[in-house]
Amino acid sequence: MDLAKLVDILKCGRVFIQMHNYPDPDAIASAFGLQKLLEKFGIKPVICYDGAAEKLTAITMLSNFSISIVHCHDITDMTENDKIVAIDAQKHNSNLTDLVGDEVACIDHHPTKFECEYQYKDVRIVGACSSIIAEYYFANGIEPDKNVASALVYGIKMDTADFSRGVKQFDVDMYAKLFKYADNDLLDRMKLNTMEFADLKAYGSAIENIKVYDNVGFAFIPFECPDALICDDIRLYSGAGYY
Ligand SMILES: [Mn+2]
Repeated sequence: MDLAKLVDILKCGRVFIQMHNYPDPDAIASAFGLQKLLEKFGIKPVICYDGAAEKLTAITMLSNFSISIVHCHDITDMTENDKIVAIDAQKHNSNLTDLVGDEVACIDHHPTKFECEYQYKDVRIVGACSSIIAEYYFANGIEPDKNVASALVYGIKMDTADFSRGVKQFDVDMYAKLFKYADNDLLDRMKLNTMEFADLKAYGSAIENIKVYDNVGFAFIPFECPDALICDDIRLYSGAGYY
């Protein structure tokens, strides 16, 4: 982690922070936290994505924390000189559309599948990318505002399934530091409201016909459902295709 180097790379020209397609709360929180951090150094990044931010958890974040994201189809003037920071995702992965701009930086918490050159790379196997972004604040003596801290806490909690999945001491340490800055009452309320009726119908349908072979389960959803429903630990065959 070298914030000064990252700022130096991004300080000239237009900057986009690209989340993975069908961004989830951790991707949105990480992008937002990085955007607000870079703004302190005079950089004004645009957060972009492909696919759709369609899950209720993602949509409520945008309004609750005043986050603006732009679909890549609405960015018609991106050029090869524009700089892209890939966040919560890595170049050449199938969940990251290759846009016209130059992927100069990558901040992620997933294993690297395809090695590629970035001017700046910070990939650490921890529970949430939001934890990595939180450290950019605290290690540099910068206090996150309430929206940023709340979003990062939400990202950590959602990506680690409330500290029960892939969580590392680092995630817990960052959560502890974020706590006093976050709107914890709002986060409690958001916790009660993470699923839509359509999600429940899809899960219900999948559970009805799941077939388990050793430790792998296959399920079929006979109707269209949001792609974002297919998360890290659930691979479903839906009407929309294989995942
Ligand atoms: Mn993540």
